[in-house]
Amino acid sequence: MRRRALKRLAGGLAGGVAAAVPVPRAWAATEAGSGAAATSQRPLAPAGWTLEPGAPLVAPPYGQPASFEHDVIRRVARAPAMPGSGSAMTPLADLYGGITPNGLVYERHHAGVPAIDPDQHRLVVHGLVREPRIYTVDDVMRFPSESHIYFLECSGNTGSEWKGPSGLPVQFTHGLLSCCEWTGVRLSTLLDESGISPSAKWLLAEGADGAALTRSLPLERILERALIVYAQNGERLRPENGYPLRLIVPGFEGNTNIKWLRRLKLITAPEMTREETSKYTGLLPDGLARQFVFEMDAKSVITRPSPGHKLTAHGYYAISGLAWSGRGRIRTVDVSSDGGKTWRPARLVGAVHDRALTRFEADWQWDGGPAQLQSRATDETGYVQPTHDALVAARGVNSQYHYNGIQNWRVDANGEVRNA
Ligand SMILES: Nc1nc2c(c(=O)[nH]1)N[C@H]1C(S)=C(S)[C@@H](COP(=O)(O)O)O[C@H]1N2
Ligand SMILES: [Mo]
Repeated sequence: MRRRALKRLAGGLAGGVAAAVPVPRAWAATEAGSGAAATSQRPLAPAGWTLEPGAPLVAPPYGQPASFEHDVIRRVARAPAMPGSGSAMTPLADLYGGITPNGLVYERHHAGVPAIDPDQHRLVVHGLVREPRIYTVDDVMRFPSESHIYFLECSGNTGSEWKGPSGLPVQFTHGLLSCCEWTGVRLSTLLDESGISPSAKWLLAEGADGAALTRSLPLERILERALIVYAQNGERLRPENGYPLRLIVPGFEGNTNIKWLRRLKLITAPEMTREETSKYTGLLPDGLARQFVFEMDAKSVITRPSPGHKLTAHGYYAISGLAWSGRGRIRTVDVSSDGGKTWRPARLVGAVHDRALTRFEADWQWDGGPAQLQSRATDETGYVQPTHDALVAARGVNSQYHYNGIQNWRVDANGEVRNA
């Protein structure tokens, strides 16, 4: 796809020299020049690192990113109100494809990260079951496993934009969002072992952290999809993401994906825990609250270019971003460079998975004038991501949760990109 765009550009240049096409490799503000330089037919002179042996094996034994990538880190937007509570956000502008590397998966803790010894950890299944059971982590790992790619998004993600553009970069507006390949046991497989009573309609899930975070979930809607996971992206869960066991409820708000999972209780009706009454409900303009809003609505955001980037040359750019829906696959993504007046379809890059981050790309010629870049996702149910104004008209601005409005990035004539 990219090559086609290059060819189209190259064709318009004198001599058609592809190497001279100004396609910026990086969007960093520090980048100078407009792209690849012209060259003769001579091979490159060897650099210093070509003339001597490199670093030895296993230095370090657990691999790390290149030292030049030291800025690609999780960041904390606000000082936590209480020790251990808070969130660290994924650097979306510096990621590629759809999978979030384990060291950059966002973190949201209500009472810090417990240091759980997996040999001492237990998971109890009880309540409306034929036979209550207690599992060790090894017991859980003996069941047949499944691996699925799912996004995880905090329902507080992008809450900064309810009252209009916050000025923040994408890491802080959308960075409570990650996507992993999760490996574990299907919820129905584990519950079948205990035998579900016909009167069981809800599932209470509880964490082993200091917050003992507890949520009620509608059993029928999650039974065949939810996973009790012990691994992410090919290795055991990271401590901050729920080691040694965690509940993954695909497409549901992040809060219901209970980390450090230690209890599953089958019940007839929701328990009305703190996290589903005073928190994680949305106050509407008429004073009513939306409760048990589980699925994350379809949403998208452009990650490159995004605030903090500076466009250094006029001409071709591949706009890149992410789209996702808690209700299934992404069907289409449209992009606009004129603030939503006109739209054109983006390409979906790579495999489009159910309830997973989906990378999109769109060709854009920057003419050097001011522009407003936007993306709009449509999922397989036909749901279309709303504008900020439509969302506010429907929900008001009292709710902290489930903001999924179309995001606008302004490009100034000097190439600066801003959330304004
Ligand atoms: N036990 C427990 N589970 C938890 C939390 C927590 O604080 N304790 N935070 C919840 C919230 S609000 C979110 S958004 C996700 C964050 O998961 P992550 O830190 O792996 O990204 O976990 C959820 N599960
Ligand atoms: Mo969250």
